[in-house]
Amino acid sequence: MNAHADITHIRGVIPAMFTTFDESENLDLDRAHILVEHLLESGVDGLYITGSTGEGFLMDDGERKAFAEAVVRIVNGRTPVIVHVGAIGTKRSVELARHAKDIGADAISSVPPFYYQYGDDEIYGYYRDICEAADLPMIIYNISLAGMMSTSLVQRIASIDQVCGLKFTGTQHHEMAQLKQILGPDFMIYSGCDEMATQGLLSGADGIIGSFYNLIPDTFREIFSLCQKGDYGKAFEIQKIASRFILHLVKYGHFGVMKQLMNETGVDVGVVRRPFVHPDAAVMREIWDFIDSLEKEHGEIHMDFTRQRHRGID
Ligand code: MN9
Repeated sequence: MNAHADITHIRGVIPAMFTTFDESENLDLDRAHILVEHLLESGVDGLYITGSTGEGFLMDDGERKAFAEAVVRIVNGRTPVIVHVGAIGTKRSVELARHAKDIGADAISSVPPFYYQYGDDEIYGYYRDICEAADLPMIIYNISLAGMMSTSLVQRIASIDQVCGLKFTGTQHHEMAQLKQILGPDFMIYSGCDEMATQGLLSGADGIIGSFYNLIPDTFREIFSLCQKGDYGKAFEIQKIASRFILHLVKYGHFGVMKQLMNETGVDVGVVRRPFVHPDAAVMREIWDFIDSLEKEHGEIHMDFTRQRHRGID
């Protein structure tokens, strides 16, 4: 590639999509179909698959490829699909990236190599090698679980032709704002902390990628559109309620809780893979009580799935 890759059309609300597993924890592509159609109907602006929320690190590479292939096929061009290809070492990531290219994914993304302590040259080399092997737009992914990359390292990696975006799951919003300023309007920044989506958008993010957009995409579509109009105050009013909900759920290991809530409100996404767990009945009762009290406090709250409940789906 001679010029920088361009993903300026990928913005908005992008679920870090769940991977769907059946009761025996095997990949379930029928359920993938259900979830993709549900999210597309909700009007999301793209899908980010096999990342942390997608339990990508709990899947083998064959499963990751099969899931990516299925999602790209089901989506069939209706929305951009970003495939997370991060793995513990370059060789595996390169193979996943080449596969993403072969199946027609719109972009790839990766956390930096993790577990071992790598130096900046090694992390830079990791991204360079993936980008050279698979000529697709690359969204690098800063998240403390994999070790935060410094802003100077992010800038250095951003000089690679294919690197044209950053998913930033951090709390240092001034860094997000600073990077946006330095890297320019065509370098896409996606805010990754759902409980601070509005703050991310206020700090210059072009989109939001996160796990809660599987469960409550409408809430965040509303937040995103208010931010687009510059109405950050109104957006933050909704964000505060959403954040109370999110912070309540994360106490219980949120992937299991979120999948359970979706299953209980009519979108059958199956189970989480162990060692993640599903909440037991007592925890779910407590969570539904919490949701009821939020609703009582706020009247019509912006929780899509409770609206489904009101429509009597459960
Ligand atoms: O970046 C997600 N992070 C992880 C994406 O999965 C570790 C977020 O969407 C969080 O799940 C969310 C709740 O803390 O912000």
